[in-house]
Amino acid sequence: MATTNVTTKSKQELIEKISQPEVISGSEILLRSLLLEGVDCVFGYPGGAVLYIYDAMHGNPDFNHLLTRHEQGAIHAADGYARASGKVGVCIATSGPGATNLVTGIATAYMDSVPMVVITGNVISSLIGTDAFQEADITGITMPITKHSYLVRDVNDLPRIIHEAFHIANTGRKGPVLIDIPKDVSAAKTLFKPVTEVNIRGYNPTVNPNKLQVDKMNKAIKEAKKPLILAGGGVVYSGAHEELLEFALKTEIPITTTLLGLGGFPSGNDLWIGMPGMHGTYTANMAIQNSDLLICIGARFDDRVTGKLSGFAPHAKIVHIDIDHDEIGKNVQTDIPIVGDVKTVLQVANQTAARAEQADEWRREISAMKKAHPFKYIDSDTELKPQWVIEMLYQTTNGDAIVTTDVGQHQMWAAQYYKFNKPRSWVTSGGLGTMGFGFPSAIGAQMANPDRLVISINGDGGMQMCAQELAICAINNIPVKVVIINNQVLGMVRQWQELIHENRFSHIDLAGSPDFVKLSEAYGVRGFRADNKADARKVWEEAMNHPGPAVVEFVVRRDENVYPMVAQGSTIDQMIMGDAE
Ligand SMILES: Cc1ncc(C[n+]2csc(CCOP(=O)(O)OP(=O)(O)O)c2C)c(N)n1
Ligand SMILES: [Mg+2]
Repeated sequence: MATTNVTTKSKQELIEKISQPEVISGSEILLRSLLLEGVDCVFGYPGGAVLYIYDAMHGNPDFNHLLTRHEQGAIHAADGYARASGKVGVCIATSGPGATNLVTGIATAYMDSVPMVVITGNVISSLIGTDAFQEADITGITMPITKHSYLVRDVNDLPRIIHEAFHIANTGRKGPVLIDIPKDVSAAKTLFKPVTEVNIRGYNPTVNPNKLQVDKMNKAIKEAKKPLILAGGGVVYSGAHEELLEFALKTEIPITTTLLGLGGFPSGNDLWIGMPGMHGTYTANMAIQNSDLLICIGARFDDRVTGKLSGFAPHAKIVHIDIDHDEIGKNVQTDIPIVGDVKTVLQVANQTAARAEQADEWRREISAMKKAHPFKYIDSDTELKPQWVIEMLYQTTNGDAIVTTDVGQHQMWAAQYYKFNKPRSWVTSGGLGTMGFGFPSAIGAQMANPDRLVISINGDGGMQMCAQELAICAINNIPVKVVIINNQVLGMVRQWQELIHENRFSHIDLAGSPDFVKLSEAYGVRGFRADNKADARKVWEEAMNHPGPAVVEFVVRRDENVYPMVAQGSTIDQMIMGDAE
């Protein structure tokens, strides 16, 4: 695999070498600064405005750049790298179309609070604003979907800007930061001295909570008869999984984790009741609707979680812990707001948190519900069922893989039937719901975790949105196992058309899809296919034993639906349960 195999000692030597003051170009400054930020892998695509930057990479053995086949592949790979590692993901693209090809990926990262530094070239400074060849106002275009952005005017600002960008991306509520570098700035030379301090006026995220608010929460827990924890992606991003487990064990409060929170709490623990929301568990949704104290930790009350807002958690006092004060009260009125870093807040809370002593009946009720209403599907001996495939993937990997998904039914089945026990093992586009994300994000996740098994679960539709990145798996021997749940249809849209639009199926048929096995092999990647259980087990084992990348297509039943389902506009206790229930 294309990793830089450097020892700690040689890394140290490199850092010392590139930290020496020296007159170098903006491009060289960029590469050195990225290395000094600890970046070990960058995804990108060259072009006219970044020629100097790519020239600086030429013959540079210290800088690890992967050439994707589309800028969207690069940015989703950088995103997957960040989500699966906690480090800042970095990608590079040229001006104009290169930069605009990143837009979907920037929005994807922004919606899910993923730390990224996105570098674009731009036309030379004197041409900016003249509709020059391949000019696009990328800082303007991405203003609402970046945490911050820079248009670099002077090469002397570059070291500071890069250091600030990394700081902003990976502190507070994390998110993508754009650095747009005009071509003349990347060519200009100056004396480079590394910047190691940041001082950004007005940027000072609140990390430590107000202790009085934490005390209020702990008091409310003592009084609650039906307390519930709703934990989200913030738990994973702040590395608070251990603190969350301690908090849950101390208080013995049942816990539901959102789509992005999966892995933030061990699914094997008795207190865990699954994911809430549109395709969540019966137990999680009913528990929210009946709870008298809902402690929301690092989640943002997305509409896919809340359903009809006016009927959401009608009996609950709401505690909301979030690092972003703008989230408090945005969707749901909060009784006890706690602004701070989730990890720090829970550390403080754990000092005095005690067992919710009035909640025993509630615990029994929840436990009975959990037993009575697991996810269910009607299995078949003649057709391959997608839920069965995910269960098989889970069992054969002992739940130990990093799983990335695309968007659609397969994503929901993966969330329902693959069980996670570790954070940063689950990579999915929750907020934006970006088709095309699943496969390239797995490439990034694998680059960040060369020794772990990375499985990318895709639909037959979404796989065709970034399939070109099979090339970089083949050429760099990146051993991602790509699963395609082929139901021959835009399944999630089909499901809505069936259930909400009275079977008026409109433009969902994917007839004309390529032969995925042949497509893989055309790129030099091993391809497998199965349409029954015996073959499915056999080819999956073969794919797992194959040391390089592999694509496994599971041909499944076309008309399968994801259940439970809460139709848009309903409260979350109004679940369509499906025939299996
Ligand atoms: C870029 C993009 N375009 C459109 C959609 C709307 N959409 C959501 S799910 C879906 C169907 C996905 O089909 P497929 O990839 O085959 O997955 P399946 O639902 O069949 O598992 C569509 C079109 C989207 N989420 N993202
Ligand atoms: Mg499909």
